[in-house]
Amino acid sequence: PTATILGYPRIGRRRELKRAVEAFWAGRTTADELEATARDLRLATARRLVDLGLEAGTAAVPGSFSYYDQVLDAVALLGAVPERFAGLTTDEGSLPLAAYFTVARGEGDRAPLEMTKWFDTNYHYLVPEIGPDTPIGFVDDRAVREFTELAHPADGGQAVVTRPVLVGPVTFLLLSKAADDAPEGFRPLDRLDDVVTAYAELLRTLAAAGAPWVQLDEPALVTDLLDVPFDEVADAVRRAYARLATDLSPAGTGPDDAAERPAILVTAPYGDLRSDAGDGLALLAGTDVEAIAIDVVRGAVPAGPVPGLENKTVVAGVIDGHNIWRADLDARLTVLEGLAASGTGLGAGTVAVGTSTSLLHVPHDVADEPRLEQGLKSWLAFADQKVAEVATLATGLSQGRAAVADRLAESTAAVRSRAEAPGVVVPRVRERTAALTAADTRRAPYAERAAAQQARLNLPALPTTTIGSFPQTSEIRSTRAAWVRGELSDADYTAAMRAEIASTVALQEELGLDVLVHGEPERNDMVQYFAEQLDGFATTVNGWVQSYGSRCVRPPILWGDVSRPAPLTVEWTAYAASLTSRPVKGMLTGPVTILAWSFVRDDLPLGDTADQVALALRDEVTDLEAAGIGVVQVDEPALRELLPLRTAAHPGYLEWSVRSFRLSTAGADTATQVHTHLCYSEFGQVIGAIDGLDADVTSVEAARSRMEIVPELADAGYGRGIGPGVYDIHSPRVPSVEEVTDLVELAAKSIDPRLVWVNPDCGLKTRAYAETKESLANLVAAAKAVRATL
Ligand code: THG
Ligand code: ZN
Repeated sequence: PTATILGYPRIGRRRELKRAVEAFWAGRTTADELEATARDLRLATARRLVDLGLEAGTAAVPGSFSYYDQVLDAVALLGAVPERFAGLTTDEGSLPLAAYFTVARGEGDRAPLEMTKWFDTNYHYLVPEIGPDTPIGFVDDRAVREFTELAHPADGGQAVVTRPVLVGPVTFLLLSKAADDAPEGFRPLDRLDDVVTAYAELLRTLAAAGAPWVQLDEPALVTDLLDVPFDEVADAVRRAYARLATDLSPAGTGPDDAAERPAILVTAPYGDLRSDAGDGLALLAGTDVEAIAIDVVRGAVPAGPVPGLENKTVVAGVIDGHNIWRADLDARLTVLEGLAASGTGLGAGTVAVGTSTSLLHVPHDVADEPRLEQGLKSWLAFADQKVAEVATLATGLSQGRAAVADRLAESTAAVRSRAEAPGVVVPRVRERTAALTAADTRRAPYAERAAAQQARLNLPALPTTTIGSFPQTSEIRSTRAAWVRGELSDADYTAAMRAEIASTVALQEELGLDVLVHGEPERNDMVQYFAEQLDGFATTVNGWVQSYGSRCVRPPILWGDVSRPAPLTVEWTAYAASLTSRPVKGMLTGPVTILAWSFVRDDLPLGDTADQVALALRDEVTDLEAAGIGVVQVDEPALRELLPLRTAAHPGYLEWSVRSFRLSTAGADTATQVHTHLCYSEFGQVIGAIDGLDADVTSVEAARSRMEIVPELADAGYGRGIGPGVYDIHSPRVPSVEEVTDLVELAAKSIDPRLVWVNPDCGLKTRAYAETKESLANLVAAAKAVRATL
């Protein structure tokens, strides 16, 4: 193919797949019905991609469908399920559809696979558990069936020859964790030969079905965060692709039918293949695969010929798969021409045009956004627009600029109109950030703050609190939905939310919590709520992006300089505070998280945008204080998520992320207690940054790792308040008083007990009231019990 994309959203333009999957889970439809819906969706998607400009006959259309997650699909392909699911597989070791979902979601005693972030995106994959005895074979031919069904469609309509997309064998194992019962020293990568043998069989089967190409995604090559040295990764890549490219024999005993496999495209999305650690581009160029896709949006544009590329195709990822801005096609075409130039270019046999990553991370179609302002709309490219951009560039590259002159001119005009539009650069905002100094990020010394805060708040030892949100009942959701539709007046909506806040405050008083919250019934999402109120952001109606499984988010679009036209949270928080004599904590989302969960502008360094958001939050903190609020929490659950994949970029990121958090909080009075909350990740790599945030109290997810984070923080010199979560809020299970007591004692042993707070792992938004009440009652009882022993 001369134009392609690395993957396409699979949830459906109107979230058809989400609805179908959830209906199946609810028992409202059968597996056959779900499969029929998915088949229709795949057919419609493939044909749409052809209409948008991808060739139907050359494997330009990716077969990137998944019912839940592409890593789980690889688990299913290999039958590589942990022992606890063994009873659910067929005799051949494959997973029926219901069992596939059970591995993802758990059931009774069968805990699901763990979920974690996919590279530096807001997509979550399921973590395979691999041990020496985990079954690994080619047990599921879904990829083959999906290929055949589109190449020979049953309806007799347009056939599409797709390119099946799979997680590559090396990345699959590097993203896996060792099974719990694996012996010390075992690493999933030790099973490489077994995985490659299974992939070899899949490739033979695909070839027999007529598939000309297959795509194997190896993003593990662009990250330093996987703890395996480059040399070992390189060795694994060489071994894996030597087998897959030249020796598909079942036992790997020598070349036999090398011709009888699809051509192989290896992709390396999300960043630069070359790093201080090693040269991943030279590595891939040295294999016998037919094509390599490189990310030249995030990664540098390679200069000069790379030996080994002369008989390969390089798919140049010049269109950003991870963000929603319309490309400057003229500039992108210049990059492509440079890569293709003979002598000075890459020395590739062919240069094809592609996206930098799968389009999984962007919504379907800008045309589906009736409420976006026309000007803004003309600057955007969602998945469908990006397909057209790729097609245009391919035509421009092969036939010359004249062939696409009109489209280049349109793109140039859009880029210019964006640069010049009011609101993109707001002098008042720029002047304020330019005038910032280090003093704006510093508060009084902690000892002084702690004394002033204790004098004001008069808290007991081991104070109890929650992370912020209380259950979002269906009643709350439908009230908000009615208000959004205009069926409920502002006054009625406010009254309903106030009633909810009043009952949440009363409940917390009854439970005996020390620092209360208002419960956030008015917030749809912790980022979208702020984006809707800040200048510089736009929000979408149908701009859904898959976050995990059937769950989606609508990331706001940060298009201009950010400022706060009016207070954001003060009324709700002050109302809660008026109902109680106990301290009420104001709740804000931090600048890093607001950026991480939005589509960010690409025309200003992220750190500068973060400072703008931070100043808006800083003003909010001041207004909360003026309303009498003495505790403010600024959440940064995404601090770890935005950590760059390359270690060389860590210092720069940590500098701006920590600075922007401090900027948002350092305006607080010495007697105002600043909290932060972190979750969703391994904190090891950002321990220093957590300390650097200089919050008076940090609450972190910790229950599942049995408080491990507390000694880690203590060792790193952290000496301020710490609230390690004492129970996991991801399940309805109610923790016993004893269990919580144990964890509180454990925490109090690892760090000065005077610093320890007692709170759940995370917000309670997704929980129901029944278990929430019981769990919090046990939490308070445990805190009191340990308090009595101090
Ligand atoms: N907000 C945003 N991004 C996030 C989270 C968040 N990214 C990380 C993490 N939290 C992802 N977790 C979730 C949890 C629940 C849902 C989505 C992501 C979810 N979505 C609803 C659905 O798909 O049915 C739709 C929500 C809505 O109606 O707005 O439940 O908290 N920004
Ligand atoms: Zn959390």
